[in-house]
Amino acid sequence: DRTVFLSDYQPFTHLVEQVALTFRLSPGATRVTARLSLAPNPARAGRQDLRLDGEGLTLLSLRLNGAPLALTPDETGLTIPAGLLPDAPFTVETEVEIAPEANTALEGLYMSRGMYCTQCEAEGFRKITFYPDRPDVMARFRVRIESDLPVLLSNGNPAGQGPGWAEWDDPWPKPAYLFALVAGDLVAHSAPFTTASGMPVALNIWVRPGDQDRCAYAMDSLIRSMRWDEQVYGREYDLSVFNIVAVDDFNMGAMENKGLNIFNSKFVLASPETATDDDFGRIEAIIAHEYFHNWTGNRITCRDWFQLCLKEGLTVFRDQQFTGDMRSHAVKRIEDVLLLRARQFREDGGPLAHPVRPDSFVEINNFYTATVYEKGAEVIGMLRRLVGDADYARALDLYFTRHDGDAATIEDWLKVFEDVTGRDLAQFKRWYTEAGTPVVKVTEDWDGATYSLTLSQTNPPTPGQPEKAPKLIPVALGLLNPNGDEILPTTVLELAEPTQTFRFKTATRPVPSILRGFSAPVVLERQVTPEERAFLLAHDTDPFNKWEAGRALAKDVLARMVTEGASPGPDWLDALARVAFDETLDPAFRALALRLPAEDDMAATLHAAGIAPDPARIWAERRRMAEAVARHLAPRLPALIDSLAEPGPFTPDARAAGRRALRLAALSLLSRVDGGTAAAAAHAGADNMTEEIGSLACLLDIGQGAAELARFEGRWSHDRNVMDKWFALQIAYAAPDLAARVTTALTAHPAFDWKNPNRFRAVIGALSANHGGFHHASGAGYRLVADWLLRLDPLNPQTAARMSTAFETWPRYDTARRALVQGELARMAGTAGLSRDLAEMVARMRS
Ligand code: B3K
Ligand code: ZN
Repeated sequence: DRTVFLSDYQPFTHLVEQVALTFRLSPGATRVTARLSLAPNPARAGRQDLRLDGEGLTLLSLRLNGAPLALTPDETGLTIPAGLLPDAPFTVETEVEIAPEANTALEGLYMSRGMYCTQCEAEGFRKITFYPDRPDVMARFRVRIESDLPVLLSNGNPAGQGPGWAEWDDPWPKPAYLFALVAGDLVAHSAPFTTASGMPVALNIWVRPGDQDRCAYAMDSLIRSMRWDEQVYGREYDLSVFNIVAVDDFNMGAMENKGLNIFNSKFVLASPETATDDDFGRIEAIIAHEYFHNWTGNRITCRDWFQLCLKEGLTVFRDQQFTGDMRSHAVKRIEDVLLLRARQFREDGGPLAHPVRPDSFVEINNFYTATVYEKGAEVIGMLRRLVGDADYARALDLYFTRHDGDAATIEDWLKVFEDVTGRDLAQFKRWYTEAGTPVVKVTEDWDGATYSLTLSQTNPPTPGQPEKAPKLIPVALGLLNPNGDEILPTTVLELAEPTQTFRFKTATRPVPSILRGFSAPVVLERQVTPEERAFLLAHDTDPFNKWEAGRALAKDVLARMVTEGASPGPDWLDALARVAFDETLDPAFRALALRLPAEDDMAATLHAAGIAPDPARIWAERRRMAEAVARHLAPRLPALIDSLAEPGPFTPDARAAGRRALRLAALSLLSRVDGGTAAAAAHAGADNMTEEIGSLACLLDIGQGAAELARFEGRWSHDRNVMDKWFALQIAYAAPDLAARVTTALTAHPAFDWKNPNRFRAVIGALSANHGGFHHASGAGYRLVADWLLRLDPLNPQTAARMSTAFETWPRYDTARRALVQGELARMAGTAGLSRDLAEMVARMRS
């Protein structure tokens, strides 16, 4: 193996002043010539070998300062010995041949249905040409593309074009991972933009002919993102053109290549008929995220891949702020915390736990994780809470001016906050270097005059980190009087010691609202009565904690149903009903409050309480819970559903989306008592995908909808993105006993194009996300997922490795299930020729 360590970092031996690339595109034999203008790096003493990364390249010629050199590359690159290199600036020219049509890994230069495109982050550029493929080598790129295809794109500004060729020049030095090239038969949806300082920018979204009428929302999101970054962070765009391209075959969501963002088509294309409200929301967020990378990622990049959270955590934080500003901060925060707990807490509590800034890796692609992204964003949110909004803004201004053009580190990042505030952030830095979710225990006391709140933190051991020092944890607190009045508005307590007591003078015993806004990514442990939770659900002025109180109640109820066979009591049902029908509350919030705890979340909670979760039982009890809610709310559901009908044409805004979300939540409940009559009618009358698929889900959930499924397929078989929903939905709603069988049947469907990552995720990913089905006692779910990962791995290791995280939760379950998972992991580990990507994941999950 080739483990890379943060502690081994050294600056590169040489500086790259300029790169000139020429591509002669051909599916089976693309020629790439690269002319690198190099100079010895003064930061590295003495004359050094020049090592260029390169993988899977056929070297046709190599020249040093114009003179041919006879050197043979090895498996991972090419070394030009120091003895051959001058002390002064010099040039290296290479010509290589590559075969984009044979590239199934979708990394480097590859083809997607006749169009050429690239994905270089993290280390894909070395599959295109010989180059120092590391983020701290920043160079100016000039690119010439030769091809008969009509649209030829690369980074930067256009620098000329003619029949069969185009040239691009990027004035901003960048690392190779931000290189991009696209060539294809594409059409643009275009719009003009003028920056705050008056620079015109041509905005283009490039798609396949026929898709150009589905780009309006992405374009609108882009324009709003550009304006927002100017207004909120003072960041302007810096080229004359900004191109976005939609591709059908893509390993992830999107990529922030300089001036040429490449997107998974499912995060660009949208119309009311084909995209759900969730799709619209994701498009808005991802367009913003990639755009925001222009400053946080591109203008200021990462010194090495260990610093990945420097750009990803910050950019996620920025896109979360943006979505909050565009939609609703309360709803966005709840959604983000749901995601954080479902993905990051799960990761942090299992064998794949790693710090926000890892200190070693085998395959860097395995570290584009919820921890680096989502916990990375939480860390920035905590920093902002600790220093306050004004100092956060000053620190960011300093960051942008001090580090523009740099490849920076987490130390650089924290230093700007230290310089602006005068604070020592050494303890805070542990959030970056230590894995695991801290647990904060709460005890309290009131003596008639003073309320004492004692907070104690424990930091659980994680792989490679048995012991941890206390962290600096911002705990946002509010206090309420028993009559519901707020007596202490939100105040940030700083928990820095293992145990600390905070005191407040008050003549009444207050009800505390702790960790408001989820002010730190921790697990809060406190003995709370159902009455107090119901009180906070009714009275908390902090919308996050209001929702959290309801969620905790629901989890308590479900836990007792699972462990004791209890039934939902009238208190909880009444409290839920009050929120569901409270017209003073945002419908989106009410929809979230009606969402029952996820099965995987319940399994994690039971495990934390020392109980091995039984997935089949969780599934059954959760359904029983939904039925109890449905019966309790039933009399008022039809009126609620009617009142939420949107008259006019579909609009994707947050208000309308929130109303649809509540309407569908109500419809799903009603389906359990009306036999599906209302859902079938809603499905037949749906004029948008949110309602079409939402009502279909209601039917599948109660064992109906076969005819609707067939009609849906007939209507949408031409549309890949919509058909992904059709595949995923059937598996998501399959009962535990049937999930593997339904999945197997769908893998035999002629449209199951398993080499397409979206389709693979829609089917195999849907099975891993079906908690009861994946963890079925027979082991059929585990086996089927492992079979498909092994089949995908030789072609597309990145996606196979990413999806193997399905197995990361095995320590929660009973010995029989653990043995089944270990058997599958062992089978995968023992497979000859396993990719480095999947091998690393499997090894980490086995240990
Ligand atoms: N930076 C890319 C992710 C690259 C993943 C490489 N395996 C997208 C993003 O975070 O914006
Ligand atoms: Zn990103």
